[in-house]
Amino acid sequence: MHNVYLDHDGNVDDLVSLLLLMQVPDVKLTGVGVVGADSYLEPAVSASRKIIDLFGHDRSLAVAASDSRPVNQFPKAWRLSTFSFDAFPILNERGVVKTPVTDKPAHLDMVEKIMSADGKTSLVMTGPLTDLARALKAEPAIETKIDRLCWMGGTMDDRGNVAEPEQDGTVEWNAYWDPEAVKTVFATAIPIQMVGLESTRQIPLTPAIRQHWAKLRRYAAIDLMGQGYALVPPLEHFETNSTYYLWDVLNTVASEYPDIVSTKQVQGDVLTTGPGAGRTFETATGRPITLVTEVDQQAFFDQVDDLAKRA
Ligand code: AGV
Ligand code: CA
Repeated sequence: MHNVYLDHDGNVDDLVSLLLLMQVPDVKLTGVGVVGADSYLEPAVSASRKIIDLFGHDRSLAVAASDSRPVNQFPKAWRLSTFSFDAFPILNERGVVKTPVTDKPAHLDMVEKIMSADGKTSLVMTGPLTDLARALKAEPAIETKIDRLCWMGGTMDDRGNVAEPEQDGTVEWNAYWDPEAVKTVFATAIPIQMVGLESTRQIPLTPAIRQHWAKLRRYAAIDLMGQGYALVPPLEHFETNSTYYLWDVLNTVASEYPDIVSTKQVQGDVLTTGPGAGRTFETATGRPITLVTEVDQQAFFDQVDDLAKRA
């Protein structure tokens, strides 16, 4: 068993990440922080608590709400899906929510859970790095107690997914939401594995994978995944700004099952100002990063099925 702390930002693949991470036999999930970045905070916290109630195995798990604020806010149209997710009947059949909310904001909960853990903690982050950057400022001693950070964010190929004014197209959204936070985290010695857009582009949501999940909806967790991914558009004719990929799920599954991906060692940095603010890039003077480059698609989707069937 090893300690894992998840910090997510409430979109569909974030919530699916939580669902799946709890099914990994080797993982002791010590905490869950939720930031209302690519979501709204209330339904994101609420949906997380209900998913833990239904599919969690550890009665002591609590959810921490983040009070982190954006530098660049996510589009409202994307953030709204969390309200629908939280309202799914499958999550509300019981009518009561048991998993508690911590009294501390997420970054301080992160500090507490890391400092009080037996041994080191692995961090899995599927949204902006703000909570970690703030946690490091509140308690620098967490740095040496973090085993490594697996982050979905950034890209090293200059093909971003932020299409906004005053922005140059090279930037990924989680990095764009708070570029300074990326800078702060990159300045530490914490080992980082990064799932950026170069790898997630290999695993779009497709009508075929939806159909696959539809056939398996007798498994409650696969039914919930299918419902979740029904809220967002698949790759049908060509890629648009709204096309959905399994970004965070890849990050989460790859953090525990390294065989499904290939990686390479790079050195990276991030821009914090100008039209490329949030751009992650390779440079000889950058910090070491284990960059995920390739996904074994079959192995990945099989692993997702396996975990969901275990729920
Ligand atoms: O940039 C990917 C990140 C992931 O953490 N998020 C979605 C994932 O949770 C932002 C995002 C980019 N494009 C999106 C996003 C879209 N079309 N819909 C919702 N969120
Ligand atoms: Ca996310």
